[in-house]
Amino acid sequence: MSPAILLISPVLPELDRQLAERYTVHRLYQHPDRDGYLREHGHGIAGVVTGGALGISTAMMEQLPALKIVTINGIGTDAVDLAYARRRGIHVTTTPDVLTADVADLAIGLAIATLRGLCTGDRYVRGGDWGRKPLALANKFSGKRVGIVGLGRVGKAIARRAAAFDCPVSYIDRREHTDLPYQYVSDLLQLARGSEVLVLAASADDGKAIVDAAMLDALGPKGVLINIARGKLVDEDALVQALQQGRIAGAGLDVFVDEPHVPEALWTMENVVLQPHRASATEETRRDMGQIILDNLAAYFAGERPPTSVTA
Ligand code: 8YV
Repeated sequence: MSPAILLISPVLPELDRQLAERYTVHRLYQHPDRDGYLREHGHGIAGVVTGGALGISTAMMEQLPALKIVTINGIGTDAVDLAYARRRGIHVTTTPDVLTADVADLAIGLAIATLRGLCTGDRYVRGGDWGRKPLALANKFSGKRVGIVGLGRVGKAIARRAAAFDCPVSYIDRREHTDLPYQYVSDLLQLARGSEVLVLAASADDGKAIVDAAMLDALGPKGVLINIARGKLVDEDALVQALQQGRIAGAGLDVFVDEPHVPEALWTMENVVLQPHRASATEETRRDMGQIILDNLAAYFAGERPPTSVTA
């Protein structure tokens, strides 16, 4: 019998097909009574495929006594208890590198879309307002002071792109990168104060919101917040208030606290650009991410170390 794999959420048809060729695939999302399904099939499940934001709860891992590998279709590990996985000897794998460019592209795209009012302009044309109503001028992106929270692979790719737009780049990270031509700042508030565009590219592993009312006030009424990392890095109520009160200029958001729920107050704000957590959602990248999942599972079941395991 081929090893049993649990898909917590749907994957691309091509990946689903390839998984089904090699493994006995259980699609949990097709079963409304998840606990009942896991009581019946959980004991045999050796591998899990899940998304970055979704992860897998510790309670669910406890329902899977034979679990050996959790493959995350993404780079965020914040929705998996890694310490628990390590204790049980469960591999947790991610899909690094292949999504870096897409995520960085979307960060810059959101910054430009927000400052230049791309969605507003699009609505203006489609609504038949061109030639009938005035449209306010937008704001420039090139040359803006960009602050990046988290200078990992994605943060660095954003920095490179921002620099190509003549933006002076500052960052905060766990450490200073003396080999890079960007300004290191050791204090979050100071970074926000010095930035016109503040980009969140940090992991959310410790679950804390780092952008609160004080950070938003430090960013200030001409500042724009871009988040392509995790919604929980931001106090969403404080963000909505700051936008409503004009205490920051705008926001470009790909991620939210309680996806797919997006605070309704944001829906009508012209200075906000919203995306449905799509930073890595291109055909090319999702195909490459799928291949990494297949490679990790194949390695594990061949008795080798899964190449992108973060737990061993
Ligand atoms: C994915 C992500 O959209 O990399 C991550 O951590 O959140 C995204 O790339 C997500 O994992 C959905 O599968």
